[in-house]
Amino acid sequence: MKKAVGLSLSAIIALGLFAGCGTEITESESADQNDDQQVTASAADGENRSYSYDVDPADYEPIEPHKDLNQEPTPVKMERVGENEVNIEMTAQVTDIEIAPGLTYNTWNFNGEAPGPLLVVQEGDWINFTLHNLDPAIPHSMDFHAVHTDPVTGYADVEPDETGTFRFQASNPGVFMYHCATDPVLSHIANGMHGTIIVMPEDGYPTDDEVDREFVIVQNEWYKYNDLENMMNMPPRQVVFSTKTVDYMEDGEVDGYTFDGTNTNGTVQALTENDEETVLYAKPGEKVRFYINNVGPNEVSSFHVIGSILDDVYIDGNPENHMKGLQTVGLPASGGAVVEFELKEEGSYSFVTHQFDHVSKGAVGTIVVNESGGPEGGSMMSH
Ligand SMILES: [Cu+2]
Repeated sequence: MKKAVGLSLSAIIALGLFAGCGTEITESESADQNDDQQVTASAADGENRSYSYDVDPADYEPIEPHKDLNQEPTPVKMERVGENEVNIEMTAQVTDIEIAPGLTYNTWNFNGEAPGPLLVVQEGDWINFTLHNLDPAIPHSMDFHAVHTDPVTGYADVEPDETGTFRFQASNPGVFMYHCATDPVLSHIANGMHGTIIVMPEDGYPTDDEVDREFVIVQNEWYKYNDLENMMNMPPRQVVFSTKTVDYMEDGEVDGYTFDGTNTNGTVQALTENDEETVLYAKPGEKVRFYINNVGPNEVSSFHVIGSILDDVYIDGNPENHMKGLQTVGLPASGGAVVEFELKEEGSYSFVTHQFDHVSKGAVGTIVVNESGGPEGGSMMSH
């Protein structure tokens, strides 16, 4: 179901979620006027659901000034320079990222990751922020949802090959989105310029002592490359989860904060049992905390853990917004939360957005719960 001209690239995506689906499903993005936007999805026999996506490589051809541009990831620089003051240095850049098996996207991004690197500061910190725009062609900027500032000056464009400096205070605790705010914002976010900043509450969360493992999970969407029409009018082609850590820092931590899990991009399948390096692990009976953030750009997330209940939830990650016993937590576009849940028995627990069309497009990850709490536990699927 692809354009007659041009080769098709088929990304076969096995989602270890559904059992016994034996029917062939054909989806068509019927709202679209162009015949090059059709998708074929097929559900395979057996344990795994397979999702195949035919795309035209021409859909992912970089714009002229970015042709042959694939900038290496650049480590974030972050330094505490005072009790309530940190320096953060980031880059806006252009980097190839595999967003689904076999499908490479020439992303606009922060520091070579999409979603961008996890930032962690403390409630009340002043942030001295520097943005180096390594993109030779397009201005970029940074909009932190974690601060109060005049957006015209605080989130101002940084021109190609230039550097901007900004200063603001992270006065509220929580899990916040950051993104490029350069016009057209939708293109900049959808091309990969988004990420998460956690502002750790000064007095912690009331349930801190109960938590055994902590992960950071980010949800984002992908559309046709740099196509504003597609981003505005079409459903996403992929909806994905990534997990983020601070392991890009040399000492592996910022202010003593560490997280479990690895550091991935927003790639279909990245957090499933198909990859035992990046799938999540826990032990039976452990309480797991997720810092979750839906960086969009367009869709709501209905975050849910299959086989568990979100025992404690802090909406937007603020300890004041404590809720109990939610089956699903709604994250508006940009919204965040801290969610905590117990995994009582061994098994494979998938987490999803309960909008299942998005699950079929990649929005699923797995926590493998076994006695070892790691990849040697023996409950991995053979792969
Ligand atoms: Cu930008």
